[in-house]
Amino acid sequence: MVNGLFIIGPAGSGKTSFCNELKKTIISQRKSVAIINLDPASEKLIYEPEIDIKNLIKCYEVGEELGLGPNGSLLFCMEYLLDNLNWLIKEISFFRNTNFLIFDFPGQIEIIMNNSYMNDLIYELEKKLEISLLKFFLLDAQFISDISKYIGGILTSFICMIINDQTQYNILSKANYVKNFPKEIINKYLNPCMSDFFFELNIIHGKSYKKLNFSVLKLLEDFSFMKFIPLEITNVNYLVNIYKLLVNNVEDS
Ligand SMILES: Nc1nc2c(ncn2[C@@H]2O[C@H](COP(=O)(O)OP(=O)(O)O)[C@@H](O)[C@H]2O)c(=O)[nH]1
Ligand SMILES: [Mg+2]
Repeated sequence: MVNGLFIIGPAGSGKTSFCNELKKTIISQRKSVAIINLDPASEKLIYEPEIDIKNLIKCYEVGEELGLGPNGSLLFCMEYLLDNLNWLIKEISFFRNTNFLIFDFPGQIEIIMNNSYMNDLIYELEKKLEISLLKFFLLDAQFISDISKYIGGILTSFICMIINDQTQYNILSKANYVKNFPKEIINKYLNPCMSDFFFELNIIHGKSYKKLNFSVLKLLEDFSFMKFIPLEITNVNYLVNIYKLLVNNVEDS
């Protein structure tokens, strides 16, 4: 069975860089891998994708032809991909003996949160191919400089987690940002205990948001066991660590 890895997360969180480095790590472990670029707006990619959505449809052409802005064009492209899924299925069928397929997603998170594009894609791929899928959600470590942004990032990850049944690993990318932080501070963000953030959020937002802050943190605490794996793409140890997780997951399933 082929293992599909969906790399998701906000724009700029390091998805494309991660795909590129993860591919090198997988090859170094003597396994086969192919990258599928699903971002129709990507310009110069740092890797050569084995399958590229831009061979089916390009965002800037849609924008020009239909007079749509960047987000509208992207949503149109995703819909077009789902309507022409046979194209993708056929492309993937050439890689049916490949160990890992890495899907590099666009950063506009509304394709996952406001629409069912990712779920529809998972459903169709699993139905038509022998593929087992898991997700990696990337959050930029710089988000921790603003606690509201960090909690917002966790909420996004949480929604991506509960939106379907696929296992999701959460990654704190660009970990070089926190490398000189004291260990207990790093741990606070890698293994967050939501109630620890209540006091800080209330100081920032004032009394009027106390109830809202409490409810959001309680929801996250009650429903999810959130944990982040650190990643710095120039440090091979982090990548090997993630590869081991991947292999364990594949062996367990
Ligand atoms: N310092 C640092 N920069 C990174 C890391 N990963 C990605 N970047 C940089 O972050 C920027 C956005 O990365 P990209 O992979 O294009 O993000 P994407 O929009 O999520 O695909 C690029 O300038 C990358 O070089 C990392 O681990 N450490
Ligand atoms: Mg990208």
